[in-house]
Amino acid sequence: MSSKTYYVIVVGYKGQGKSEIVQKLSGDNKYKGKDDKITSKKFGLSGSCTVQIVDTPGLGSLTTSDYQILDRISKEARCMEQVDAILIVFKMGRIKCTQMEAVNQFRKIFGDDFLQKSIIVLTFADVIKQENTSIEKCIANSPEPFQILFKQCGKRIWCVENSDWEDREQKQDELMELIQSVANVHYEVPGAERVKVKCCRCLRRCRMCLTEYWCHCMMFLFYVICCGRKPVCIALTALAVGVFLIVVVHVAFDVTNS
Ligand SMILES: Nc1nc2c(ncn2[C@@H]2O[C@H](COP(=O)(O)OP(=O)(O)OP(=O)(O)O)[C@@H](O)[C@H]2O)c(=O)[nH]1
Ligand SMILES: [Mg+2]
Repeated sequence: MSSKTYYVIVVGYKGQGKSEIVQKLSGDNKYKGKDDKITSKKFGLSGSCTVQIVDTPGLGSLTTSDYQILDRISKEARCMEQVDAILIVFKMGRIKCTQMEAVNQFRKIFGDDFLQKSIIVLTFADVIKQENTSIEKCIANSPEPFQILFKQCGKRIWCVENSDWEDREQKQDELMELIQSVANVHYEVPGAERVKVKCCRCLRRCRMCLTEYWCHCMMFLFYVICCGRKPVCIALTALAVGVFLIVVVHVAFDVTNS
């Protein structure tokens, strides 16, 4: 089996079980998603495969607007190494038409072709047992827009009961199979190329001639800023601004003295 790392992003409405999925899959029962913040976790999944999962805050938050949340997700997605799969999470039996609106919002971030990379995840799967029903019946009873989405996602669906850890390995295998089925589909997050090219170019040039070409430092600075509001980005931005100001003052001092 390959030792490839798969990059996965989890999106959906608030309280649908996105963070619990990461907790169950990783086996880290201390893992908790952060309110309205993006978190990321890397762990082995199914054999020798590794998964880097980006857990995003849900839409419909009372404290942060959907606009801000979508902006954060967009920045994070553009800075990701690559996106192998997108998990769109819904609570089983609680799918509403308003949630389909979220899919349209995600389309704006991930582009028109993002559903070919997407896997629908239904959490709270114990409902099936409790109501003595089946996944097929659940889908058939769901709103029509969801049924259309299901087809547009190539009928890729993963049902999980996050509170039950006994089937963890089986669920890991099931998800890995679905991720691998979309991993090779050609896809690029809109705007990602621009960010990556900028990053590679400026990192390469910064390494070669950091002191000689200030403009390249500025490119690096822009990359750091556009990467998001992670503490590491803020620290690097502050450092870059500090270095830049010191150099400017130094040069200005030299010029005045000469
Ligand atoms: N019984 C059951 N509870 C679940 C399941 N998934 C999540 N929960 C519970 O639902 C609540 C919300 O789960 P989270 O994983 O925090 O939801 P989220 O989608 O990450 O929410 P935000 O981060 O706020 O967007 C928690 O109390 C979980 O314990 C599930 O499959 N079954
Ligand atoms: Mg969460």
